[in-house]
Amino acid sequence: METPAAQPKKIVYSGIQPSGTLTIGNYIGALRNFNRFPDDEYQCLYSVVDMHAITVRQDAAALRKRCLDLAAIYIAAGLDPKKNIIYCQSHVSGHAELAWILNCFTYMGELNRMTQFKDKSAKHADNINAGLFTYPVLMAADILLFNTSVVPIGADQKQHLELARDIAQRFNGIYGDVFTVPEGKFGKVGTRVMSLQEPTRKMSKSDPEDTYIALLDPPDVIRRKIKRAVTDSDAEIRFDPANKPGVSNLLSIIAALTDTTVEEAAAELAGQGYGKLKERVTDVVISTLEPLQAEHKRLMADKGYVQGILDENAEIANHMATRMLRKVQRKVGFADRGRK
Ligand code: AQP
Repeated sequence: METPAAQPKKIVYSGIQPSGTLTIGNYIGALRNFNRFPDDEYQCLYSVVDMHAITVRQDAAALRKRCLDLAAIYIAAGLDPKKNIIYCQSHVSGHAELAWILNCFTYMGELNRMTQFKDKSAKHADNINAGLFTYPVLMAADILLFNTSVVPIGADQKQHLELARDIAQRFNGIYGDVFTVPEGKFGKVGTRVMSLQEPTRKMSKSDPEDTYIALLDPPDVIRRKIKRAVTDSDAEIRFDPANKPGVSNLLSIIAALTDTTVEEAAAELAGQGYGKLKERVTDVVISTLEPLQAEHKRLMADKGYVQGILDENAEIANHMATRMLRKVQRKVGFADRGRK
């Protein structure tokens, strides 16, 4: 009997910007979901998206250091570098090359509607650059470059993913089935972790220190930040984001990190004060981050090892990207390359 041909693995792609110290929001919304794909079915690529990071002005030395640091965080969070392709976006020139082509298949009106552009333009009014505007096209290129099927991301990136799907469908409509149309994969809870100080706004790594919990914050800092987190004045522990955004945010963090529901997290604390709620969040966050921090420290003591992983994986990613890029270039009619 003939053995059936092995199915090609589905591609999973995601990236995080080395634009600051990663927060518990990045962890809950994205990073912790990265290793939920069995490796017999999926090939996962996780990129340090340094090209996205420069849409906001960065200190060059700090950015370079954070790239290595983020790669170490990926590994410390449990991503096996032998099974997952962990690499730096800027090491694979196909990202930029495909982004240019996709720019020509994206409308200004679509980019004008992107809420992240509006938010970031307001935050960085002195530097509203074209890269910030076309950021979603580069993100579409990141994803489509590898024929990605699944993109694990937080809710704030939903709109960008929708655009990537629209661009893929538009391109396929003209040239045939070139791109896989990707699906987003969102966690059940904590897809949008909110700022500790302004719980109606998303927690962001480039906001002031006291608004977020950084993955590498020591326990005493975590304790202090959570103690100061904004709640409300009625002292009832209940999940109600519209009326109790601060308390609801803390309940979501507990639920996400303990794999329970917000209702279960609230029930466990029923009748207790906000002091107890904050103690519970603190314990859960510290016990989640302690092993990650220890592993990160161990990895950063051997930067050569982390750099080696980035170098090796850039080669693999380049190989995969070039295959796709050549196909797209041919479809749009770029000149043939002489074969030697
Ligand atoms: N607060 C959040 N809650 C849930 N998920 C979040 N993500 C970011 N913030 C939250 C998810 O983390 C992944 C990586 O995000 P990114 O670094 O590429 O960009 P971002 O969404 O703009 O994240 P930040 O922390 O807000 O960065 P800055 O401050 O540089 O803009 C994404 O999957 C995102 O959804």
